[in-house]
Formats: sequence, C-alpha cells, structure tokens
Amino acid sequence: MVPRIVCQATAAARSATAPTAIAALGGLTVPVSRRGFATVAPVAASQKNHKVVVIGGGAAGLSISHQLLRQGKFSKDDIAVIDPATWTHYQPGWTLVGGGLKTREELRMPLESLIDPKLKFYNEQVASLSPEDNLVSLGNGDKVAYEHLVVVPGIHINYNSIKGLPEALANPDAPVSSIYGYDTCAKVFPTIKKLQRGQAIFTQPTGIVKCAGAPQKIMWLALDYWKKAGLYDASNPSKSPINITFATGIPAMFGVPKYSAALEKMRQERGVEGLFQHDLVAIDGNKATFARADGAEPVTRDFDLLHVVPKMGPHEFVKNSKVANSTGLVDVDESTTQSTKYKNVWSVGDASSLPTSKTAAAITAQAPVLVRNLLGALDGKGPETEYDGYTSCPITTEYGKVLLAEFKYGGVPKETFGGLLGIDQAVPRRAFYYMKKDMFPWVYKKFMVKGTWAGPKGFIR
Ligand code: UQ1
Repeated sequence: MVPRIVCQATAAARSATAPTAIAALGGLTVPVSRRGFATVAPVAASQKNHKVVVIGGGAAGLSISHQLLRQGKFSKDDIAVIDPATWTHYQPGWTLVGGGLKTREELRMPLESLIDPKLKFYNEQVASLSPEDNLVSLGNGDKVAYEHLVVVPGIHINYNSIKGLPEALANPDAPVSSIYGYDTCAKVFPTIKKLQRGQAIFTQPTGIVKCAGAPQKIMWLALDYWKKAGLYDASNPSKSPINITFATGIPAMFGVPKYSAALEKMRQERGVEGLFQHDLVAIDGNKATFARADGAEPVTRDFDLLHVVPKMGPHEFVKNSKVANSTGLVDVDESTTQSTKYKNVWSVGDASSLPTSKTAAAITAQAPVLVRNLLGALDGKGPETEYDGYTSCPITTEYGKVLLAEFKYGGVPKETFGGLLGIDQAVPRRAFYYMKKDMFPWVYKKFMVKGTWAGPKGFIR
C-alpha cells in the first residue's frame, strides 16, 4: 500500500509573467521585477536554483531527499522539496484505522517537521513542469530551476469517478465509507460496528490504485469483527445475519498467482461472494451499480454497507507535462528509474510508470536505486543500480494475522523470510501482523522518512 502521498492538488497555473533573469543564487530568493516600456507594477514572481528538486513530501520524497542529503555532498538549499501539504500521512495505516486499531491522527506528522533544515522547502503547489528548460512553475507564479528533477507527488483519488460517491461519503447516515482518504477513513469502523444485518459489499476498481491488496484487507477485518460479534458464520453464510460480497474490477483476488490462489481459497472457505470484473460506477441510495468488463449489461445490487475504493489517477500537472506517458504517469525506465525522455528527470512510487504494485514497501527498494543513479549522473556516470520491481503487500486476513505478499516484476514471489527460514508467506501469521501494525509505522516515522531505511535490506547509513 502506498504511503501517504500528501495531496498534491494541482493548482490551475496562475498566469505569471515569467521573469527573464535568473535572480537567485544558492537557493536565495530574490524577487525579480520587470518593467515594460511604460512604468508597470513589479512582478512578484522569482526564480530559484537548486541542484536537485524533489516534487512530493510523501514516503518517496522524504526518503529520497534525505538519502541524498546524507551523502554529505550537498550544501544547504542545494536540494529542494516541493509539496503544498501541511501533513504527511502514513497511509498504509488507514486500513488499521478502518479496523478500529489506530486513530488517523496518530498516523500523521506535520510535514515541515520532517524536512531537514538543510533542505529548501517550498510549501506550494506545482502548476506546471518545463523539462526542456529545467524549470518547475509553482502555483504562486515562482519558478524553480534544477539540474535534476525527482517527480514523486503520488497519485490523486478521484472521488468523482463514481456517481453519487462524494455525497454518500459526506452523508453521516449513509453506510458508505473508504479507507483511502484521511477524511473518509474515520467513518469506516463506526459503519462496520453499526451493521447488524444485511448485505455488505467491498469494492475494488479497475485501473491504477495504491496498494491493490487494501480493498480486501478491510473486508477481512470486517468479516472477523462480525464473526466475533456473532453476526457472521463462515460455515453457514447464507443463514448469517450479514452477507459479504467482494466486487472487484479485476478477474482475480490478487495480481500475483501465488497469493491470489491463497486468497481465493480463503474467500471460498469463508463464504464471501466474489463478483469479478464488476467495476463500481454509481451509488444511488442503497443501490450500487457495477459496469461489466466484457460489455455485458451493468449489474445493480442492494447494500446495507458499502466500502468503496475510488478510481485513482495522476495529478494534472504530471499528466499535462512532457515527462508523462499516455496514461499520465511519469515515464521511466523500469530498472533505472530514469525518465525515458529526459536524462535529468527521475521518478518512483505511485506517480511513476514502474510496472509494480504501488506501496510504501516498494519505495524502500526504489528510493536507494534512484538515489545511486542520480548521484552517478551528477558525477557524469550512467545508471548503475537496478530495481527488480520489489514490492510488498501485508494483507490483514483477520485480527491478529497477516499474509505477507512480497514479489518482484512478473509477479514472482521474493519473500524476505521464505528462503531463510523455510516459511511460506502465503500462510497468514501472527508475527507479520505485528510487523504491519506496530513495526512498519514505527520504522516509517523513525527511519524511513529520515532516509535510513531500505525495507528488507534493512538500515542504511
Ligand atoms: C517495509 O519496509 C515497509 O516500510 C516501512 C512496509 O510498510 C509499508 C511494509 O509493508 C513492508 C513489507 C516493508 C518491507 C520490510 C520487511 C522487513 C519485509
């Protein structure tokens, strides 16, 4: 699951009159005033220069900027971080909020407090990218120039992608919620607790999402909650007060065959109905409508609880830029993380085209590769280190147990504890649950955002 990626809501580009002179040295801000032939008011816009500009202050942006800084090769303000957010969130924890195990407040940190004073922080939106001129335009009209650009702003949750969703989420009486947003995740557990009988539906869309396992993580926790409350009997689901359906846009429980098989078995054993290739498109009162992949007639189902995963997509400023591919993701080489079009542009994480599952665990493997290759490029060398597609998805299968999916490109398992101890990570375990619930949030806060954590490879200097 991917890390908070602070909301990098894209501002409409303010029509700033571009300054003609570079008026900043060493990151020092010097407003540029420009006059026409007649006397006009000075233009407030200014330009700043940095060796590296990092767009995004989430899991990727914080890891990368601090890993770069720790090399000891950069002076104050050589590296800049741009993000409009006040808070950075540990997003993998929002499933736990949905399960009543944590509060959303304990998973957020003031972004500015995490940024080393040696980094220049622009608490601004990005309006546009001009990779040909090595410039980033900010929402306030300022321009930021770079030698190397790291584009890691995450992706955007499109609540409007489902008709009626924004209204249903905002309505305290509607049993519709989502673990995918800070504003919406607090509604999930009360909604689960409130349900005494009826049909619960958990959805997963087609298209890109952060952490493709999360839509079912919350379902398994809810199932366990109802089971313990005597409202769900897996051995006789049709006679249970509550019935559970997993409605997913994709054809299987998970994208990796090994874990998909284990999760499909679990679904059948636990009496959960599977609606595959069903993509939620509209909510109207207690009715949910699903589009069918094969062009068949849409399906409408009644619900008494609906957990929704909205569609997600790139931020406008990325989609509309020349660094993006046709789907709007930053087009990068899948092993070097370097832009396929601009040698001084780099990307990992949710906003990138890296063909792997979008998670914070993936960032732990991607960030060191990007950093090594970017440092090499600053020294005039070509990319040396390669990313193998590592990502991970700790799937809560009940309170107290997690199936720890870890894999690389091609859906090939790459299990940290498998080879060494002969453990099959497709079997849910208590130790993985405590890693997910307690260890990873702690490691994230204490080490990952400071640039000293490389996931399964452990601590880095
Ligand atoms: C990880 O490093 C990490 O980051 C803090 C996670 O949090 C989201 C993870 O889920 C996983 C799986 C890792 C990988 C680390 C190990 C030790 C398996």
